[in-house]
Amino acid sequence: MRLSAYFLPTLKENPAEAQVVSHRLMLRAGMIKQTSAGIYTWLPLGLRVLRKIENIVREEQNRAGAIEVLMPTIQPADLWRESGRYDDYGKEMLRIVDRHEREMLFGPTAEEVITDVFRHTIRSYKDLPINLYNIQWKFRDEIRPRFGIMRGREFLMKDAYSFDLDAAGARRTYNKMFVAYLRTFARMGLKAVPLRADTGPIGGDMSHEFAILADTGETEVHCHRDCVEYDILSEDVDFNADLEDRVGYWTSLYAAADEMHDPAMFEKGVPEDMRVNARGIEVGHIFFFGTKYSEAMGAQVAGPDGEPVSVEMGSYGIGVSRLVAGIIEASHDDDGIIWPASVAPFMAGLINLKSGDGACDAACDDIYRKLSAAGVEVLYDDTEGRAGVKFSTMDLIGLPWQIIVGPRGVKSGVVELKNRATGEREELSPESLVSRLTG
Ligand code: 5CA
Repeated sequence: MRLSAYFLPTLKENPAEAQVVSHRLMLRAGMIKQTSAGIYTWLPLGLRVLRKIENIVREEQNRAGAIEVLMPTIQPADLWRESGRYDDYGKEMLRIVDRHEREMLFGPTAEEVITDVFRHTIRSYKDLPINLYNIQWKFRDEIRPRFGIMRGREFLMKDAYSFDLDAAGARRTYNKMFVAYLRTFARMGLKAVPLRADTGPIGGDMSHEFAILADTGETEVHCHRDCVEYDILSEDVDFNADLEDRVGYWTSLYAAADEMHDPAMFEKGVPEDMRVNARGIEVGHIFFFGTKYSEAMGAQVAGPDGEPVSVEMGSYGIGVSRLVAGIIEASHDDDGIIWPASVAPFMAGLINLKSGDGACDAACDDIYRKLSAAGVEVLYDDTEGRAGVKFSTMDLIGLPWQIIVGPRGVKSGVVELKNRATGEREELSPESLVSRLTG
């Protein structure tokens, strides 16, 4: 993408309304624009990151055996009356009346909709287990939307819903999601700690919240240091196998959110130098709630003996849009964002220090064409701005690599490659640069 033809409305000054670094940097890097309190337009750079995150979430859900669907954003109130949650949900639910005076709502979550799909389509235990997910916008009329998209009113969530014949099966499914979550966050360069958590308005009796450590987080985290330091991606996980031992290892380590924290147990169970007391951002939450919705809404299958059985359910959420902010909280410096390669909006920024100069333009065009042809996403700053501005914009938007092309280098056959994360710079020929970034 040529910057001269792109839409990247960056800001020089820190916006006064932004209290946390991720919000500040997202506004300054031209990733989002507030449309109304807690409601945002995603600008091109932000959207690219959102889509990358969404895709990692999708790949890991698919790997763990979940199947993608797409549910509507607008739901009928009647389904929520059946589950008994219509009145309980209170003011956080945005209620809408259509032209026929039918009560509708903008979905804050989708247990009712998916249970309705299930009860009309699945009849036999032979069709179980099944786990359906979607990545869809949700609306919660939060009292205090804040920190930008971190706590928005409209936000993108991945929500999966599982149906099993019995509690043992549901536990196997829960374990798959548990491990899929650890992999998902690790692939984004995050260390997410699974905390024993309260179930809140979703209900149920088993629940874990996944939090990434950050001072600005709203969740209190008390955990064993091993939870933070464990490397899940070095393991080869077979999602068809029983994952009880693997999840058992994690759940044996002390890790609790505030409501579930037991200081005496923490001190007894975890040596002092291994205790982590920190703040965290909740990026995912999984729940096992048994037959709460299936009984209320008549989601039954014929069991092996022909008798009807209410299915055992769980739900599994990931804050896809919140993750964009979470990753920035975890990865930035004074100059701007430092994107992990897996979610970076572009892999490299190509800076032409003298646009309009024949030799510089030719060198840049060549690099740009070769990298693009090899599938490397490049943002090419071909504008006529000052070098200093170009450098600070590239640092701000945080692409993993910067390729700097200037008249002096071009004359002697070299360009500069800068690693955004480490700051390391190196001079090399355009050919070696291309093979480095494509290799
Ligand atoms: N139905 C269940 C799981 S599918 C559910 O709704 N769980 S939740 O309430 O915990 O939400 C799932 C995830 O969405 C949270 O872990 C959080 O990362 C994200 N989330 C929740 N509220 C907001 C919000 N206001 N803004 C941004 N992300 C949010």
